[in-house]
Amino acid sequence: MMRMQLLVLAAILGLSSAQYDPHFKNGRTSIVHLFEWRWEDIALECERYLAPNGFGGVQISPPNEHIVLDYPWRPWYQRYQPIGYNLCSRSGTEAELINMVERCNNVGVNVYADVVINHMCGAGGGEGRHSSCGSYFSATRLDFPTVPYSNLDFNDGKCSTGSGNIENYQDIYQVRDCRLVGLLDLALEKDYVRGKLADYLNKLIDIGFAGFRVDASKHMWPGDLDVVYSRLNTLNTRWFQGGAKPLIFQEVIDLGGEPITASEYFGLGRVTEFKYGAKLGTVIRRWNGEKMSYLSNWGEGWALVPSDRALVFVDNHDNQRGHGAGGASIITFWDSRLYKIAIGFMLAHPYGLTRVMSSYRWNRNIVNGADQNDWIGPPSYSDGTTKPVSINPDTTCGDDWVCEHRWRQIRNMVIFRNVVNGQPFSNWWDNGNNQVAFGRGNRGFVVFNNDDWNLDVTLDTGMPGGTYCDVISGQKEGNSCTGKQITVSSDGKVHFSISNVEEDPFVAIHADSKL
Ligand code: AAO
Repeated sequence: MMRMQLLVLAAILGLSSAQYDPHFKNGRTSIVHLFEWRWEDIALECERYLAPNGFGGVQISPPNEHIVLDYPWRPWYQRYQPIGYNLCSRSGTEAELINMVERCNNVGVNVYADVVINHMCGAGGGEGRHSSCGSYFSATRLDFPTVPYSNLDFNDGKCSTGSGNIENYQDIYQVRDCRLVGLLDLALEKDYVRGKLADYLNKLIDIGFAGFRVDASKHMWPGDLDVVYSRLNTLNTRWFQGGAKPLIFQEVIDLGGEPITASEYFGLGRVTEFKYGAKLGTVIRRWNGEKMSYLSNWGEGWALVPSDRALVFVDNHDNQRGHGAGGASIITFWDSRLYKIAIGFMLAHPYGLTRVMSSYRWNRNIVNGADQNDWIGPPSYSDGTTKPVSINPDTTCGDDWVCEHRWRQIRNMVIFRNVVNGQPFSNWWDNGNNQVAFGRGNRGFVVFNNDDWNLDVTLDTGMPGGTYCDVISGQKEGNSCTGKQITVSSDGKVHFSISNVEEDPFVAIHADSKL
């Protein structure tokens, strides 16, 4: 009886499922990863762009102090080598971080931190060096006085490989107890280490963060993570409801073929679904005989994790440059036409919690399929400090910031997803090849032509009759369309024609794009 009452109470307070809940404001539905942006630029972006365009939240690069690498020169990945949990990083100072979180929260845009808690810097990180905050450390002696961690706080004794590194992903003990690419592996079984990690995350929660991407979760035992998460505070009530728990999405790469599966982490929070971008990329590229018509049962039907456990994306900061996993099928901004189709499909489809990538351009140098310049950091001055994100008169970004989230087609599909939020997947149509269409109840409809011939068909959209603006070729402005105009007849039918040579071979309409 007592247990029953507790369950009812938990349900009323919404406690039971809160680790999965992004706590979005105002019916918003998507996260954007502003990879390597400065805190000051993110604050500005929340106010001038993300809030007005309905973005629910932003994922930031790791906010903690990190190693500073001279060779290669200031690679982006130096931020995945923590030295401690002070909050000064390549993106800015602690004061700038706090200011950013406050300003984003004030306009209803949530902030999620990328937290690196599996390890510290690489074993080769040397002796007598200083972090991005100027803290002294010794990788050689496993001494990180700013936390402090000593040689007692690492897993080395538990790892049985000769190199001390993970050598075989088929061995779950190696994956959890050995060093991931030589990174000093923290002993999360120790109460002391768990306490330090919980303190770090709680510091971020109290500042006003809404949740975490937990880096390298596959390399930590679920039981250890459970203890750390159970010690977390509820979100700051200045911006969030009392009792709200942080969103947790765990980086677990599960493409199949390894003994560690994403499902081991479902009880703790969401997981990053890497099959999503790998498979969708294969379909949109039309590799291996895949066709968009096969997407009629996209989601769990494709052996993806349950929708309410998934954080989904077309590409991420690793696999857009050949790190991590996903392989050659991953579509990125470098293939902009296919990328817009893939992101358009992702944002129209109800499956998963969606994350849009926002990148910077770098000088690629691909030799035998591998990019020799996969390490290059964000647009920077010669001293290694990151350049501000400049905004062009046409609202795109300059200085090699790609700002995919500002591409009209992508931004408008982020809005589409908000407008159709909660509506069922409906009115699917396909031509047996790569022309497909579907609706979201009576609130939105989208049509793709990824074949090598024109699309010319009359479809049932389920939408109320009227004239709508296509939000891909343009959008509604005042009482007219800047792009294509779509007429829905009183019975919900539309005649669509989309040429296969159009730059954007798809059309989307929604309730708010009606004239
Ligand atoms: C850098 C240097 C290293 C140096 C190290 C220490 O590059 O040479 O040894 O410093 O000094 C990032 C960079 C790393 C960088 C690191 C630290 O990517 O290059 O190392 O910062 O600065 C695994 C992990 C996954 C991880 C991914 C990169 O499971 O957690 O590797 N991602 C996160 C971050 C990432 C970051 C770290 C973790 C570390 O997003 O940015 O690293 O904080 C298999 C496994 C995967 C495994 C991949 C890659 O994947 O399943 O779990 O990911 O291998 O090792 C098929 C399979 C697929 C397989 C794939 C590749 O697709 O289906 O399962 O092949 O084999």
